[in-house]
Amino acid sequence: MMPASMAAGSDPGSEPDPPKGAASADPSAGQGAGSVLVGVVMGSDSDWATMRRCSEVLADFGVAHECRVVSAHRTPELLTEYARSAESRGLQVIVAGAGGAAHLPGMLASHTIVPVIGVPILSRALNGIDSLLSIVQMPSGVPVATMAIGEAGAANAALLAVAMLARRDPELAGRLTAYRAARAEQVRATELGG
Ligand code: RP5
Repeated sequence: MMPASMAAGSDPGSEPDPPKGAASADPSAGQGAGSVLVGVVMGSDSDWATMRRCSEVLADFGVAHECRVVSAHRTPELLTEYARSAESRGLQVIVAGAGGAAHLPGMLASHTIVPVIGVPILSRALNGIDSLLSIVQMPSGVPVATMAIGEAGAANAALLAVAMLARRDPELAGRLTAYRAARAEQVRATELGG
């Protein structure tokens, strides 16, 4: 069992535990300097069902990451602290999942120059359209790279983070190239029944 505030990714086969809430999300807790490359944050533990896909993909690639609940409206001070300490803690990318009036990714981006990738959570009221528009429509000057709604977006956020990290990590680049090749081979090998 791995506490939510600890890094994941050193054991690609390990299954991360769900985030337990903002109280466990002390940005200074549990990390050696420079060990965690990707911060995976979400507005609520209800987002974990989606965001665990991001964590799983990062773990598959062996990328050291952390998973935490940081709410823009419930814990605004924690959000500020997390974003402002991201660069000095060595984070290279932040992936932020949020639903509804999803201001978490944009607010994180406003406090740091570490790239932020937003994942719109599939909301019940508006099927994630509210989340998507809240994240994607950042005014010029503070960008958030916005993924698809839901699990596809969570997986792609991890793959985009891997691609960004791979620019300076040839071994990771090789793994990403192999992943793409394997997916292509799957498609080529597909035989339709009937
Ligand atoms: C947002 O509100 C979260 O990102 C979540 O998607 C949504 C609902 O949160 P809960 O009411 O389930 O905690 O902050």
